[in-house]
Amino acid sequence: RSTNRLLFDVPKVELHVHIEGTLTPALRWKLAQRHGLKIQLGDNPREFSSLADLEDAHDSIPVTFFQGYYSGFEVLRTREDFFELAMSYFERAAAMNVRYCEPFFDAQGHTRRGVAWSDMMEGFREAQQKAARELNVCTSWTMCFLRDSSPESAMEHYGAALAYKDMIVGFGLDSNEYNRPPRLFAEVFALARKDGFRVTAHCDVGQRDTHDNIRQVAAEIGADRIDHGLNAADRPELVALVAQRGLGLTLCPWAYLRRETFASIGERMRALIEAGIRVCVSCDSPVYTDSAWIVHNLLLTQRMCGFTDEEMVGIVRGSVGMIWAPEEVKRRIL
Ligand code: ES4
Ligand code: ZN
Repeated sequence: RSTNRLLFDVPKVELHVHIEGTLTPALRWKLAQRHGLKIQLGDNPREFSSLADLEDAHDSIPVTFFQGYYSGFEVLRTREDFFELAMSYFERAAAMNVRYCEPFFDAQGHTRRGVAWSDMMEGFREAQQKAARELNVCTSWTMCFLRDSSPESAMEHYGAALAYKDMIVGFGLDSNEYNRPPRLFAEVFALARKDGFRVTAHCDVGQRDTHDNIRQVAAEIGADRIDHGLNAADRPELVALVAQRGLGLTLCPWAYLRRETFASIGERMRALIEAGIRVCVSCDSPVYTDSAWIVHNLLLTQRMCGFTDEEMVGIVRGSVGMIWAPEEVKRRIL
């Protein structure tokens, strides 16, 4: 049995996937047609004559990561759109033997365009229920606050999200990290923790302040996990802090190839895992990272770190210990 098959077949959990980052050009095309919208990939909206035309442009027009990622939001308008977005990810997840996931969604990126909370959340809920029933893929949602928006906006959105608290297991922090330390959001995270939610935050690779951000997330915010956090491996005191607090890291190595070398990613992943830190290898925003989904990221991890098949299965099973679902869900997964 080839390794490819093994990592495909092993039951998996995926804890770092932005649902908006799974919007394929094909679905984007379909939703744009549905609403009579032009598609904007680069600086200007443009007519595309066909899906093939859009797919060519998607792969060739140079845009920054966030420009690409947020430009896709425009076609997401109705309950049906949010349902189809989530459902297409769940179908792909099922095909890759992902049994449980905690997808991120960026509520602020939708409400600021005038989308109603109920359309977004009821679309997600319908997909969540159908995936559990028909695909054996269980889900708990994680709502991310946009760190390049204000703490006041985060607090308002936290309040509104409580109407859907049965669907939401935790809160995260994403978007552009530049000059936006996690402690700006300490108040909303403290409230979320007091209300019984789990907490995580992005500390992306190669950011200017990433080491201090990792320290803040672990020691000040009191998070349960860190998203990325690969740069903890650069500092013994951060490795010790993350290990001692029992924080798992969600790692998406394909995305790091934008900024880091193959060798430096592999060495750091290996160092963290060998220090006893749990990791969950995930895909982040696969449509904007060369269409690398979870299996691609696992294969890359094995190649970068030189892990055996048994070691890879151990890592995948270890990531089940990082999930935020109740014990009975955990037992059902593997
Ligand atoms: C993201 Cl990789 C990454 N970092 C921060 N925010 C994001 N939103 C979607 N993907
Ligand atoms: Zn992310």
